[in-house]
Amino acid sequence: MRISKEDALDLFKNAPLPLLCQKANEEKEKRHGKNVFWVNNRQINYTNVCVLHCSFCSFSKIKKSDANAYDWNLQEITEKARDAVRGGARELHIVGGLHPDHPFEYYIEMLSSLRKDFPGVNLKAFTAVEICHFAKLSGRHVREVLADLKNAGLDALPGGGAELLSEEIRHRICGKKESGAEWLEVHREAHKMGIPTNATMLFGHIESIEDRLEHLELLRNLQDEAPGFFAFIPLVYHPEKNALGIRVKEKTSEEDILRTIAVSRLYLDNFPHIKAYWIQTGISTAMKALHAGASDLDGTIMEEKITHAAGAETAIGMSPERMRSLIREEGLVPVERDALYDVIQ
Ligand code: V47
Ligand code: SF4
Repeated sequence: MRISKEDALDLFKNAPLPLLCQKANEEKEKRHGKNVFWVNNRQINYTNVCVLHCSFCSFSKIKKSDANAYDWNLQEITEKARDAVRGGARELHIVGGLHPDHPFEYYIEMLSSLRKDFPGVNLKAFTAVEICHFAKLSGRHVREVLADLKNAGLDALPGGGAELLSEEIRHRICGKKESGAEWLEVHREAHKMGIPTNATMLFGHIESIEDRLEHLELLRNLQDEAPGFFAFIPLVYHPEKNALGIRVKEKTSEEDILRTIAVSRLYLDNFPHIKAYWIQTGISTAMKALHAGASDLDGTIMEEKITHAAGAETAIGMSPERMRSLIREEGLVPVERDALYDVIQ
């Protein structure tokens, strides 16, 4: 039987950590046995210029003239993709700031050109927040924007931009961003059109455990109504060089991360995977998460900018060999996948 929000809250707050992890691991093993999924991928953050300035973001630059602002052209993006494909990449994870100038056609061209040059790689591109930005730019409905992107080669949407879906916290940390309901609507539309997506949750700042559970409830309800989520990714808030960091001095604890992952596995019974995003948790905590409900490690990444701008101390990428050996050292089985969770033999 499915657990209620109240059960999940009680488990989060009161269950002894080893017992909670064990229960979540049993759920993980029912679905995936000893398998741990990972992808040879590359993140491409095509620009850091952004019209919003979310209080937790250290990556974006509001002014194009800022000395650290950048905006890669198609040739630079293609070079990064070529480099990744040479190294065996099966997924390009493409997200960026909300640039004020580029027309919607620019993003269509980006995808169609990558699709043409690299037919064997999945394009997991543009968060729901970018999709809403494109809809505003082009004066078109989200559904039409998604349809055009799909025609241009889009395979899946990443899960970013969800932050905290509970309106009160969302308003306090990123009041100018689309509402939680709008974020959910983009994913609903995508799922109905056969575009799979992921979902994230930015945690470890000013939110309560109740707020986290409300976030999970909204995701579970959407997955019941319009299935299409592959993975849930709890994102660990990093406090350096952003406004929210004035109030929240430190990254949250390992115990909080493991409890969040374990409760997510137990509560999100309709999500195939919970990801341990090693870039943010750190490798040692990610390995513990593999015994606490997580069944996916994201991937090799190759270049990470968003969390490193906010003080992450992990490497910016990992070789496929290291990924495999880390998983094996835990007594688990590495399974290489693509962005659509098809297994690479
Ligand atoms: O949307 C921004 C978050 C997200 C900070 O779908 C921060 O497979 C921590 O969504 N501390 C982008 N996090 C990353 C993302 C993602 C990552 C890996 C896999 C997938 C997937 C998606 O990063 C943003 C925002 O929520 N973020 N600033 C920060 N200071
Ligand atoms: Fe822009 Fe995304 Fe950073 Fe918000 S989190 S300021 S939308 S790049």
